[in-house]
Amino acid sequence: YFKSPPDIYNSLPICNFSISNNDTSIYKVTINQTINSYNVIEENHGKDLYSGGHFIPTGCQTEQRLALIICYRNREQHLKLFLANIHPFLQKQKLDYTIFIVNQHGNDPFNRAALFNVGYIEAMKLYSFDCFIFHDVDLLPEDLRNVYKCGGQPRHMSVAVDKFNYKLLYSTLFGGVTAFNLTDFIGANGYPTVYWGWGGEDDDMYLRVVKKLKKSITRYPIEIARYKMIRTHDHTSSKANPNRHSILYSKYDYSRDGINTTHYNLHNIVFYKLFTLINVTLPEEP
Ligand code: BGN
Repeated sequence: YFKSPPDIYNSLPICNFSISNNDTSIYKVTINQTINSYNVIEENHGKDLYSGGHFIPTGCQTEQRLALIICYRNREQHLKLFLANIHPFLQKQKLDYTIFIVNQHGNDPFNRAALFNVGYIEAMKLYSFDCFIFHDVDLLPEDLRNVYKCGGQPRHMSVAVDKFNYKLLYSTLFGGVTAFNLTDFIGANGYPTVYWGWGGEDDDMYLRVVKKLKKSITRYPIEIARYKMIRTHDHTSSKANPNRHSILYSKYDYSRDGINTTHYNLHNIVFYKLFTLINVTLPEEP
């Protein structure tokens, strides 16, 4: 579906992002505002986008095609702030990227991890993505050196979050923002689908990387991987999942739950200027 780069593309130099000596790498995020319409964001940051929130840098060729996958339900102000900040950030990094918002309908508890799998599956039907970044809607990167690319190991991106005083809560934390290349994501059988409500699904993903994929995670330095969490514009947060400990420690077989068991009722896919919206209902919580 998504527009391919022009024919002359292969003769162009590889896109190379770097900060010159005189420039700061600090990326100022704007969160203390209310954005009324998407049009304002489109006017400011959408002019170089292709339909569906897709961007291809001009004058150079990219090494990766990034699908940025955001799990979502009923947090419109957060989404607007996210878009207004993330589009210019990724464009400065000269990435071929597409933004997917996976929107959970229905009244079941939120299932963050299953939504990520849905985003991955639907994205792969549209373009040959080879890098996947799974992202909470309320986290905004604050340093341009935090490059949204995939490497040879899964990467935990949101190392230092302002809400936690820019400290890593625990060494195996794998929540917030993560990056996987295509083979690693498939090798882990994606995210789990059995976590309904808040908590544990990210720890499960960490275990998948270590036990199933047999790799370790990597992180950018803590002074680079900095994020602000949007805490304005109240939202109803997900209730903690009372079963999260028992699932996590049950040592179930990761081959029996994940990408291969992600079932969903796809309502539609809408290609907006700023993002591709994937509307789904997940099967009921058992
Ligand atoms: C942890 C949660 C994570 C969450 C982090 C940060 C659990 C599982 C307990 C067995 N893990 O405690 O899901 O991302 O806090 O808030 O609850």
